[in-house]
Amino acid sequence: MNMPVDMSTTLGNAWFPTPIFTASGCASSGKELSQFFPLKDVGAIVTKSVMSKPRHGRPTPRMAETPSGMLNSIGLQGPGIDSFLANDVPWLLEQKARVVVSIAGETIEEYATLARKLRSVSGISAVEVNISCPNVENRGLVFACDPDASRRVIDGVRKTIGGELPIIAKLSPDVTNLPEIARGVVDAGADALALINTVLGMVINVDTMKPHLGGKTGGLSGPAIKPVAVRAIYQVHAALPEVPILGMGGVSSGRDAFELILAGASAVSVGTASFGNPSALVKIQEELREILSAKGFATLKQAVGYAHREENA
Ligand code: RRO
Repeated sequence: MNMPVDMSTTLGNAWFPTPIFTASGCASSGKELSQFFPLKDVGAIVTKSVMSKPRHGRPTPRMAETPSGMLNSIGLQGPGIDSFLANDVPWLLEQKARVVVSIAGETIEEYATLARKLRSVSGISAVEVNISCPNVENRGLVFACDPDASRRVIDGVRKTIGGELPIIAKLSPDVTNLPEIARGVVDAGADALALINTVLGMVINVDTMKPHLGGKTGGLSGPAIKPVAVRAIYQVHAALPEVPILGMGGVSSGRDAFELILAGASAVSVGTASFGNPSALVKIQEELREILSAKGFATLKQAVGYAHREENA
């Protein structure tokens, strides 16, 4: 018989019964997935990054298949924060799901406005501050590519939202010195880090000889980026071992989730895999439980960052 495993985890002061979460943007606010499993059965629902106003997103086509991956160019389509808070959050709380609200802005002030609106909302577990959306008009607007801009966004959110709600800063792997950016946002008040957003990529249709995506470039996700995620999580956990990481990037099995945990993730989001199998989160959660038990871990926490231990011995 398998040994029972305590799968619970924490990100800042937020507690979750299991470490498997949805990935922002891949399950909207969870309504479709709720047809396949009760949302309260997974660790948390991380909602699609929401902005202050409703938004149509980028021109179509917005998706492209690539070898072992998928390219998206959604461009922050969404209902805007007021509709989201009136409709999506109450529905998720009715499902007894744990909710991580992801926010995105074009300016530091927009992030602060969003934080102000979230401050009075009860029942949410944490806020993910997405400073790394690749699908913006101007790469200069990708805050997570610039240490100073990253810090200023997180500082503004922290000052506005108060001390209670944990802040998870979502970073981009498309930078030279990821630990430097990570350290900056933690100093500015982030309690945890989400690693990684999609990797900037592009597909050209060789029949039409033009860029395939309406937005030309897009974010690469799926199995192709798992080694990038493992590297990013490992590097940041080595530099900041006390800072919890919500890991994501190409996870489609319990073994993949375990790999990110060994690198240093305290929780793992599943995104692209849910498009092929809407029950992927539940499958991955059970596989992870079995692997942890088979490896002799009584708690998930004992496995977090395990791959670093030999180095330090
Ligand atoms: O909406 C998007 O196009 C998008 C976002 Br906000 C993000 O953070 N990452 C991504 O791959 N796409």
